[in-house]
Amino acid sequence: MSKISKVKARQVFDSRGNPTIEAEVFVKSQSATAICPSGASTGTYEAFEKRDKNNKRYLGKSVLNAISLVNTKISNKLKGQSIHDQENIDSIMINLDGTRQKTNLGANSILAVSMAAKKLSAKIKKQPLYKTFFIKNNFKLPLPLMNIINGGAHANNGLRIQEFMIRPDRAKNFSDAMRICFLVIKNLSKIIENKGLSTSVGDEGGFAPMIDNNNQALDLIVSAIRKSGFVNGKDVSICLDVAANELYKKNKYSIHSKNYVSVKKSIQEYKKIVNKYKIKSIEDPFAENDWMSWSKLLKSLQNVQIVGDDLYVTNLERLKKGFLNLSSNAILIKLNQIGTVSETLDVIRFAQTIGFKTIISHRSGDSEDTFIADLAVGTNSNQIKTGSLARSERVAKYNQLLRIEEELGKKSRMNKIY
Ligand code: 2PG
Ligand code: MG
Repeated sequence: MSKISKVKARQVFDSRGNPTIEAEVFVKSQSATAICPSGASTGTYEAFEKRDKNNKRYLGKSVLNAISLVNTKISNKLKGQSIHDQENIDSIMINLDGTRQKTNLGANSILAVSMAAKKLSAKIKKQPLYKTFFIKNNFKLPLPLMNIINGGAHANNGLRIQEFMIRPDRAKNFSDAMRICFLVIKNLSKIIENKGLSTSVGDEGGFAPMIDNNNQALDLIVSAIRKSGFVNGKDVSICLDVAANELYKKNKYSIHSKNYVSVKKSIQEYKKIVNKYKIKSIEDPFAENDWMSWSKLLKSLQNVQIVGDDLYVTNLERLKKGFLNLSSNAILIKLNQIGTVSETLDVIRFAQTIGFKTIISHRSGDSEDTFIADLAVGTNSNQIKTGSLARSERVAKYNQLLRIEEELGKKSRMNKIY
């Protein structure tokens, strides 16, 4: 029997330079580590991220209290438990915490331990991580949603929409998907430079030129797709994350310009850009409690993927509500929104049962940890969103998917969007 002998945590730093938790789970002399990511545009209903608000030495951002909870309470409870029973490990931590949003222990403490345990179980079984989720054969690689222009809370350029992404819809395999994105990004870089704008990048590796008009950003991307020899809306599709929570005030939205307008007007504007730029996916088009506006949009846009991120926060109850309200047809999956691997898997399974596309996602504050790449393959998730081809914490996930594809060899398949 492989029983947990110890759990240990340490403070490390994420891609924004903020403190975060790395947990290490031990079975005798073997161990595995995992690092918890952190968001900037977070949903109200996300699980709680525990930080030392009063510790001035780290400007209130350290996670030292959460770490000591892992080293004492969590470690004591998990000692002696089987490393291969993930549901048991996770439910012990959920019960130990005892709150809805994991406010006692912090979802950051719990998740780091949960992921490290999952990795150690795979290591002890001598199996690659992606083979230890619920898909056991016929593995498929996800389509990358590459964020190539950053705005909103992830850049300081004044762009209303947070993420402008491309998806290589006709990629033959994952390496081909990477090549297509590579070409579009390199051409985009040249186009931005020729306009005398900066090619510096935002938190998720996408360019963050000083433009403040959505259509201007979309025009740049369309030119880059064309210059690369691809057809927009066929070979490569434009996808957006509006992160509309940040653009909402008193039932009005400032999505398409700085002015706040009605939902009706916002939907008309969405229709215009969807037609003009052949946009295929829109994440968080409206705010997290505005269920009815979501279903109005879903009804009025045909063949567009509508993705709930802050709306669902990887929470089964909220996903069920969205399903009943006809709010969206896809869900973004972020482990730290809910706080354990088991709960994340429950949400993915349910979403797939009701026919929703599942998109595994990074956070804007991320790390070298590549857990989500394996999770995407091991759950047959249709897409993965993990930033641009820049910044190693983003590229690390894509590189891991390339390794998985190589290992699967001839057996490897690519997810299709249609
Ligand atoms: C999002 C994410 C990831 P954050 O809104 O989808 O791109 O951003 O981690 O800041 O919530
Ligand atoms: Mg989002």
